[in-house]
Amino acid sequence: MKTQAICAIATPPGSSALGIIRISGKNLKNLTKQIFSKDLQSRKATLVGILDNKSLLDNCISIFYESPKSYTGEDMIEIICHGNQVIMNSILSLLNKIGVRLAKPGEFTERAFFNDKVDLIQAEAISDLISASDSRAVKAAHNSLSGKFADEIKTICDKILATRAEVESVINFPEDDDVPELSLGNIKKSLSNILTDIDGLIKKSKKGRTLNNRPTYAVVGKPNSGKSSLINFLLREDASIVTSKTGTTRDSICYQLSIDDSIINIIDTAGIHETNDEVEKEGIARSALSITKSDRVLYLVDDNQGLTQEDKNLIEKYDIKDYFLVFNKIDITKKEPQITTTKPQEVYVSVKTGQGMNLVEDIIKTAFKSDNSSENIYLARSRHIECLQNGQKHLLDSDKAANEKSLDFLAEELRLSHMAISSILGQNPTEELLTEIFTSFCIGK
Ligand SMILES: Nc1nc2c(ncn2[C@@H]2O[C@H](COP(=O)(O)OP(=O)(O)OP(=O)(O)O)[C@@H](O)[C@H]2O)c(=O)[nH]1
Ligand SMILES: [Mg+2]
Repeated sequence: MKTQAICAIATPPGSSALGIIRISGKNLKNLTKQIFSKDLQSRKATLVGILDNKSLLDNCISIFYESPKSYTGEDMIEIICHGNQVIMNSILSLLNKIGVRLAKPGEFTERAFFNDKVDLIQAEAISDLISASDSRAVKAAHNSLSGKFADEIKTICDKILATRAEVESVINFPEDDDVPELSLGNIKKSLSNILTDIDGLIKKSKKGRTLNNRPTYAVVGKPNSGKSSLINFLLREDASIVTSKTGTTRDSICYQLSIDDSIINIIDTAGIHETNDEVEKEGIARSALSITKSDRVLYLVDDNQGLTQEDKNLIEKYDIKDYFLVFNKIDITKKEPQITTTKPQEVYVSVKTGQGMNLVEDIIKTAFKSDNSSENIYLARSRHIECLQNGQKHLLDSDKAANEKSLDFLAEELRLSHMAISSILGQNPTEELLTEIFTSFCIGK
C-alpha cells in the first residue's frame, strides 16, 4: 500500500467563491504543522492562515479528519480557500515542497477501497454518482452506494458457500459407496434457490445499466420473418435492405430510435438458422453477440409458419430471456392485430400493411419506461452483470454435475461460481481491473 501523502483540488477548474483542496496521508498533523498558522483539531472547522515561509498564501477554513474516521481511512485535511486557481495552485506547490505529491484520478477512493472503507461496488457508485446525468441515475447510484447492492451479492455468496460446505461434507463420506440421495436433493434445492436470486439480481442490474447506457433492444428471428422491414417501419426510413431472399441481412446494424423524448438503440440482426455459408455464419455469430449485449429482444416470427420448434430451440440456445414474440405477416394469415397478456407477451402485426404496428410501438414504450425507472434498482455496470452471468453459468453447470452425481465437478463449479460473484465486491481484484475503475474518476475524488 502506497503511503506517501497526496493532495488535489477537489473543485472544478475556474474561478468560484470557494475552492477545496484535499490531502490524505499518514501523520498529516505533523507533516503540515509548518504551513498552518494554528494547530488543527479533529473534525473542527478552523480559520487558519496558510504560510509559505511566513508569507501568507490565503486565509482558509481547514478541517482535520483523524484516521480512521475519514473518507480514505487515513488522516485527511480539507482546505476550503478562495476559489482562485492562482491561490489553489500556490497551495498545491507548497504542499509538494513539504512532500505531499499530486493525487492521480480516483486515488482518494482507491485508498478508501484498500483501507476497507468502501467495497468495489461502492467505489464505482461514487464515480457514477458524480457523473449521474439525471435524478433517476442519482437515486440508483445512491441505492448502490448505500450498500444494498453489495448486501444482495453477499447474501448470494453466503448461500453458495453454505452449499459448498454441504458438498464437501458429502465428498467426505468415504465409508459410503453411494452418494446420499437426501444430501444431493438438498443441494439441488439450494442451487435452484440461489439461481432464482441471481436471476432477480441480473434483472435489477440490467435495469440499472440502462440508466448509464442507452437501452438496447435487438430484433431477432429466423431469416425472412420481417426483421429489417419492422426496423424500417419503426425508423420511418428505408434504413435496412429488405428482399424476399433469405439471409439478406448479414451483419448486426445498430440504429437510434426516438421514443417519446428519449433515444434507444435498436439492432437489426442476421436471421438465425442452420447454414454452411461462411458470411451468414459470421452474421449469426454477431446476432448472438447482439442478443447478449441487448436489454430486451423482439423475437420475430412469420405467422404463416407460427412459432416452430426451431424457434423454441433458438430461444433456448441463445439464452433469450427478456423478449416479446412478434407474429408478423397477419395480412397473409388474415388475423386481426392483437396483443396478449401472456408471458412472454405476443403481438400480432403486419409490417406490410402497418396493422398492429402501433402495438409494437406501445410495447417498446412500456418496456423503455420500466427500464428507465429507478425504484429499487442499482446503478449497475456491465462488469457486474458479466460477473453475475458468469456465476449463474457455473451454478447451472453445478446443477448438471449434481444430476450426474459428479461431486468433484460439482464442488469445482460451485467454487468458480463463488469466485465470479464475489469478484463484484472486489475480492482478489486484478491490477488491470482496479486501474480501469479508478482512472475513470475525476482528480480529487
Ligand atoms: N406479406 C408480408 N410480407 C412481409 C411483411 N413483412 C415483411 N415482408 C416481406 O418478407 C420478406 C423478408 O423481409 P425482411 O424484412 O428482409 O426479413 P428479415 O427478417 O430482415 O430477413 P433476413 O435479413 O434475411 O434475416 C420481404 O419480401 C418483405 O417484403 C408483412 O407484414 N407481410
Ligand atoms: Mg434483414
